[in-house]
Amino acid sequence: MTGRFITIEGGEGAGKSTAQTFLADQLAARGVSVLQTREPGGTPLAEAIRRNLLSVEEEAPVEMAELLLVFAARAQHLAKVIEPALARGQWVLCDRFTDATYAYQGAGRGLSEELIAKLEALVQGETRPDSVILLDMPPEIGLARARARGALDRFEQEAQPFFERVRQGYLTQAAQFPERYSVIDATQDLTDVQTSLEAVMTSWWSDA
Ligand code: T5A
Repeated sequence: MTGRFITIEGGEGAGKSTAQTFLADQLAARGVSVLQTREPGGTPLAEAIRRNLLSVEEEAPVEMAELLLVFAARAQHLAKVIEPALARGQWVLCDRFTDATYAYQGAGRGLSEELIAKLEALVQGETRPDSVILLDMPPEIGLARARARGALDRFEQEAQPFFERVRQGYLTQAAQFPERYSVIDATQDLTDVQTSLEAVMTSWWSDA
């Protein structure tokens, strides 16, 4: 038996972590064994790469180094955490995955989609998320939430046009892969976002 691989995507402060906790609780209540994780990160080495990527004090990586670091962390995360969990039959809920690379390093930084696709094939083989939940909102709303929380990380300090490109990058992918994407309006009240998440979950049971 193999588990199901679900990723949660969106801009800064869109509510991904909050949605992940809600989904994990709902799935656990249905008797599903769930593993929660995140990218970049999920293993000690990948978390060290994350600290470096988000730090405003360390040397900032050039765009190509940023892309390769994201995929280095992902290779470790897949081999050590995600693939073993799926093989055990667990459902994996991951806060961001490769769709974030297409959005941030691709649409945001301007690196080519072809290059990202090559690295995706190299690092992941056939592994792709079964379902991607995109929490969509205008970036200024999510950034205001991030600012309210305190100091901004290296990505959060980017200028507004970067986040607009990231958002459009996500929406383009959602349009390209409607079979695996569910787009939720993340400007809704939390209870309405949760109602939308429940509807997505219902579609997973009817797919099974
Ligand atoms: N990155 C990542 C890349 O560049 N390439 C890659 O390939 C990958 C994988 C990681 C950074 O790395 C980059 C992108 C990112 O910049 P991160 O910590 O994963 O950073 O991303 P953030 O978006 O910064 O994470 P946040 O924790 O800030 O945001 P979340 O998880 O989206 O939001 P959450 O759930 O913590 O909620 C934020 C606040 O809003 C409230 C919550 O209570 C919380 O206070 N909230 C709501 N308030 C009102 N209404 C709702 N519906 C709400 N939902 C949540």
